Amino acid sequence: MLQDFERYPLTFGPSPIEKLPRLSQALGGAVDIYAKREDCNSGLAFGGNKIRKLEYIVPDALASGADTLVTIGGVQSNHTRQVAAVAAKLGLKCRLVQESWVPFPDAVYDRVGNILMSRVMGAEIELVDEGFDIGIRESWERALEDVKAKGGKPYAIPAGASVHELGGLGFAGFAEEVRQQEAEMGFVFDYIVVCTVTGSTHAGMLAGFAMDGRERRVIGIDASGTPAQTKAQVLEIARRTAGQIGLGRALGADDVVLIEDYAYPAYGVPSEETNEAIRMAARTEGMMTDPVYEGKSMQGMIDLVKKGYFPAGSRVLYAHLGGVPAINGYSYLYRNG
Ligand code: 5PA
Repeated sequence: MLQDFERYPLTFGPSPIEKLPRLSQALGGAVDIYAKREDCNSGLAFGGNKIRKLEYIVPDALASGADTLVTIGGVQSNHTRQVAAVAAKLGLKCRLVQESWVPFPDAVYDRVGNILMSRVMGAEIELVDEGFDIGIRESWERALEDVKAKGGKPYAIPAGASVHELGGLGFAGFAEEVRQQEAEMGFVFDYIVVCTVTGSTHAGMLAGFAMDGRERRVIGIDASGTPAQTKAQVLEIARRTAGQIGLGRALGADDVVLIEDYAYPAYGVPSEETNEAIRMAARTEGMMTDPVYEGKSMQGMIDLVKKGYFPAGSRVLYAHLGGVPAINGYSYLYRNG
């Protein structure tokens, strides 16, 4: 049971669900689109999906007696920024490994947005010249060893907090929270759209929504560009999380719905269609999304609505997972909007 796991509150409480009528209308009006605003779930350095995951990881970190949180991501990682914020809030040190996951052309890419905030929050940052990979990285293992060698006590948080033993619980909780909000609103969502990369957001939702038989209604939009690895990681985490929350039945590969069509041209690089989707959400609803993650899931959702993937009358919940600070690293691309 999820209730058996300790949770350290870092969010404001349940994140709001907002109706997006102008976006729904712009797409023909046959489908009602809503957003669950994980992008404004916390006051910790703009919040986002990692804050919800970290609520279940922090009790273990504190119990371990660690003095330094150690994690990894790309240069404009949202995850590392959120870990830096949580470390500051808890009075811990933070060590971040930031790899060159995105071939970035913008002159200010490594100075603005997420990495700027992590620096201001006091994290020790090491830039490493390695490409994108959601797996366990040598650079991160070396950082853990280095903290120890200098007399510190590290606490290891893998990329996106995903393959951490407790990494799926936060988004199993998201499903619980949606069920309570559905009861208050008097209807249930037919589909939940989520951006998927390191996998524990999608996986936690899968396990959580499987509790009322909706696992295949969670539509993952791949933004990794390495969908086979991402899909395998989602399944592994979903199975572990399902066991932890007492689902009582096995999840299979067919339960992981991961649409691979929108990650092009590469992780962290938006296509023209991604940019159009970002502009559409911004211009119809004033809702900002980013070129790495949410812009791609927005693009996917828009395209699926246009293609008639969701039957008329469906209520679709777009999980807005945060990530907007990274858009500052793409200043040239959006110089004209
Ligand atoms: C991220 C991840 P998962 O990694 O849990 O699949 O979540 C994907 C995702 N949306 C979706 C936003 C805004 C995200 O930041 N970000 C990572 C990061 O380093 O920031 C883990 C990759």
